[in-house]
Amino acid sequence: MKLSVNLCGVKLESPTVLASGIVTTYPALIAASKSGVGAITTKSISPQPREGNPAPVVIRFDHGVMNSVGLRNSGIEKSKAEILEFLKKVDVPVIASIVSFHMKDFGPLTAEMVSIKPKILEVNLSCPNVDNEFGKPFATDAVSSEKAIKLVKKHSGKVPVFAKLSPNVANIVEIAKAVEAGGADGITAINSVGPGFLIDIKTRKARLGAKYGGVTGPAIFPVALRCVNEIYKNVKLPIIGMGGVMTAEDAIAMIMAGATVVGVGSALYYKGLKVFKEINEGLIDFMKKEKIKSLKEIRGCI
Ligand code: RRO
Repeated sequence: MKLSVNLCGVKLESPTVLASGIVTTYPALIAASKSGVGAITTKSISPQPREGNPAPVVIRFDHGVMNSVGLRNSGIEKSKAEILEFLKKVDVPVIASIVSFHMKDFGPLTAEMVSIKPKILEVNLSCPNVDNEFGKPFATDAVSSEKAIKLVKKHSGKVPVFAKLSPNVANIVEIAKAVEAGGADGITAINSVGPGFLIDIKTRKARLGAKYGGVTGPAIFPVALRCVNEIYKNVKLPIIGMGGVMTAEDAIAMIMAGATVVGVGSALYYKGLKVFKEINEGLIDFMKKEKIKSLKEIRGCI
């Protein structure tokens, strides 16, 4: 019986991935790497530094979490040096996330990021909290998505490229096929749902500093599961399936829907880093009970 998974030639000891943007400092990411997680993803890095949105940028509600971080990050120049140092200190594979608002920046940004040799590159085409040059995330348009991935692939060398997709589209299969045609090696699905809106009725003000924000956590799990399943049934690429995964049962369902590995993000706000050990143990228990030797036996079974 084994939990390890091969993701585009990269060995993960556990089929779990820390989603982008949840743990944002490099010392905290190093601590996260020791939690039993299979791989960790950096915060999305943009060509230029960004201040992000006014506080509060992350809030909890009854059924999930909302964020309007607004892509706060130090930009590729400063981040490169930080990530390079960080890569020396982590034992699990690192997925470097990049984001751009202009098509022309994807090539140079990719070249900068792959020069420090992350194991996988994730291209965030789907941030719900900031607009690109066309006024909407690239992942809401098939032509832009394919073009962006083609540009990334020209500069990514041997580093596998995952495209992170948005659930906020009429047809996610169309976008998944577009990034496949653009040469993506894998797909990460899904980014936040929305944007959404919550009001503090006592103050009559928005609960998030930026008013609207992406919805994550348990509320979006069924949406994520459906998106992953639709992608799995129509595209031949490995999937990092994420969106509201809280438990080992959720992770099993995500793999049954077609995910190769399972991303975990908002669950950390509820359970902290122990969630990865909990999921690994739950997977082992399930495999023992169901007499499964490898997760391959249940992947995409429905
Ligand atoms: O930083 C953010 O506001 C953010 C990003 Br880049 C993203 O991809 N998804 C999200 O929910 N928030």
